[in-house]
Amino acid sequence: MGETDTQPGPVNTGFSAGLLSALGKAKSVVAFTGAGISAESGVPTFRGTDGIWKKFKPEELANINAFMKNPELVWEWYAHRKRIIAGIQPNAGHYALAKMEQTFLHFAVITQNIDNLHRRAGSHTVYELHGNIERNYCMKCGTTYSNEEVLNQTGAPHCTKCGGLIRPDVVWFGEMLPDDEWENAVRVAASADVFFSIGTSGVVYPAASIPLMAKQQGAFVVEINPEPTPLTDRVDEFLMGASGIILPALYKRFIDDQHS
Ligand code: BJW
Ligand code: ZN
Repeated sequence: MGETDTQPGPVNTGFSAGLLSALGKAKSVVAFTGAGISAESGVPTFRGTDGIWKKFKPEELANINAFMKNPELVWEWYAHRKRIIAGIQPNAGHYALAKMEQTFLHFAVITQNIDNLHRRAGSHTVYELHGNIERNYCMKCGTTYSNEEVLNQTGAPHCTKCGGLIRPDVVWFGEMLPDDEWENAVRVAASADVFFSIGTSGVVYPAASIPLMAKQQGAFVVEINPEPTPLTDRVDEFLMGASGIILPALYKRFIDDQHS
């Protein structure tokens, strides 16, 4: 872990000379995000103190067998989350990353989140490893459906063309990640000069291997999280606190340094 120039605490907005220097020289910056970056927008995380997994076991809801066995239950959970996500806004953390995209020569977001908040905040280069909750498709014929179309049906929605079961376009346990998103994520992680791991518990694979790939390829790896994770001991700098506070403060400090 790197040294910071202020006292450590629950919200640490002091940034080391090492991080500022790495950012100052960086041509390629990557932000790898998890549920924690959306927590300040009001999207519940999966694990940890406010995690939704306390109320719902992942194996009951986020896998294909559970869905085929009880599609109504799984759809009830997704309909609830779709409505939460439709009613919230990106937060200062998402917006800071969107500004970074305008600042660095190469910048990409790799996200495990399905909430679409990075794009809504203005980020353009976003690789979604676990799908997107705004999309749905028929498991039989592949026809795609908007949230409006599926939420209008009661119970588990069915395809108006073939009668097949519609599912959300997300990646469940035991399913492969989308090839193109995964390949792009590996490519940008491997060429990152500075790599941020933000708001993820780092326990779900293969996504959790991405920060380690970046580190192995020589990136300066920074973790932002209110709590330590299995990654913490392996990063160059751990910034303890909420990403909605730390990311805008870091961006401001970086811009101020460029102009001084
Ligand atoms: C803040 C904050 C603030 C709070 N600011 N931070 C052993 C047995 C069985 C399976 C496996 C096994 N070992 C590995 C596997 C494979 C499995 C896996 O990893 N399992 C482990 C959990 C054990 N992985 C898979 O199955 C993946 N596919 C795969 O491996 O394919 C190959 C294969 C094919 C066939 C057979 C076997 C393998 C697919 C994984 C799909 C994950 N899907 C989900 C659901 C997506 C849809 C949905 O949302 O409904 O993705 S699960 C869920 O976890 C979601 C998330 O993207 C993912 C990661 O969670 P994340 O983002 O890290 O959130 P949290 O809640 O865990 O953490 C939040 C963090 O934020 C915390 O650290 C807080 O402190 C922090 N925080 N406030 C900053 N304000
Ligand atoms: Zn169909």
